[in-house]
This record gives sequence, C-alpha cells and structure tokens, in this order.
Amino acid sequence: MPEIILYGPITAPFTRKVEGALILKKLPFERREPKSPEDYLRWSPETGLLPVLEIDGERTHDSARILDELDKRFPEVPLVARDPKIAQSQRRLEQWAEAAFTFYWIHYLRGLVNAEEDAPKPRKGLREEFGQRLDDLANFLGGRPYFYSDEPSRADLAVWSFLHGVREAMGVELAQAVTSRPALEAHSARLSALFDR
Ligand SMILES: N[C@@H](CCC(=O)N[C@@H](CS)C(=O)NCC(=O)O)C(=O)O
Repeated sequence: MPEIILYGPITAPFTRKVEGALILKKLPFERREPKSPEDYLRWSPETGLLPVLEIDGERTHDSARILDELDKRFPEVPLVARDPKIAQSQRRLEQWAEAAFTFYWIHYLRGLVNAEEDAPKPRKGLREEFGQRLDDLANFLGGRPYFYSDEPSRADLAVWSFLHGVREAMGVELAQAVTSRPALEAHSARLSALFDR
C-alpha cells in the first residue's frame, strides 16, 4: 500500500475535493491540518497554497493536478467517465464551478472583512447572480444523479465540496439558496453520504 498524506485544511473545498477522490478510490490516507500560516509555505513552497498530496514521498500541489495524478497512479475508480466526450464535459464543469464559486466566496469574505470599515461596497446583484449560478448547476444536472453520468466524477466532487462549504460557512441565507433547490439538495445529500466521515 502506498503511503499517502493529504496536507490541507478540511474547511477548504479544494481539500475536501481531494479527500473525496481518495475515498472514492478507497485509498487509505492521513490528513495533516495546517496550524499556522507557515505550514502553507513549508508544505507548499511553490505556491503557498494547499492542498498538497504526498504519495510515497512525492508531492503534488493543486487539486486538479492531484486528481490527474491519482487517476494516473490508481486508475480504479476513475474520476471521469470513460467516454471522452462526457469526461470533457465533467472537466469543464469542474473548472467552471471552481472559478465561479471562488469568485463568490472571495466577495463574501471581503464583505465580512469590510463590513465595519469605510470600504468600497461589493457591486450590486452578486447574491442574485449566485442564485442564477445555482440554477445553472441544477439545469446541468437535469434528472441524473450525477453530472452527465450515473457515476460520480471530479465534477461532482468540485461542486459538492463548494456547496458543502457554502452551507457550513456562508450564513443561513446563502445556505438556503442551496437547500431551496431540490435537485442540488438531493445531489449534495447523495455526495455527503459517500464522502462525509
Ligand atoms: N487551485 C488551487 C487553489 C488552492 C487554494 O486556493 N487554497 C487556499 C485554501 S482554500 C489556500 O491555500 N490559501 C492560502 C493562501 O492564499 O495563502 C487548488 O485547486 O488546489
């Protein structure tokens, strides 16, 4: 069995996404939680960002690259569909979800930090836009249990890890934006049943 160590804060969607991939592939691993800002640079000298995954002493950073590496070394269970067209859609959705939700997440945090200061306000309509992005996701899902497939893929991991984070960290109102959309709520519950420990 390889020795696998996942360095990253479990509150970060990117860490949760990698953890989900390891669970899907049934790979035992140890997780190390950063305890100070210095841990980020020590564990991830190239970028200062976590997660980083170490397999038998070899480290990879960036959650998407880590998932590629996992599929290369441990092909079962694959993190994208075997059909290349479906796999391409799943990868695209992963990229889209991460770009979109990172944007709203940063604005949300900035709002919290700036709340009591005389700081520029975020532009109007962000909350409505966030709801529209959630509607887009529900549409992508259609009637399927997972994105474009009957099996979970890296697209599901990316979306679920962010929505999980939204529900835990972004306050009641935004959490309701997720829970009030039955298709997304059912998708989150399906994924949580697989990955929550
Ligand atoms: N594209 C990277 C993003 C990783 C990332 O943004 N990590 C954040 C935690 S959510 C981080 O390490 N932040 C520390 C910092 O910005 O100094 C990935 O997919 O792994």
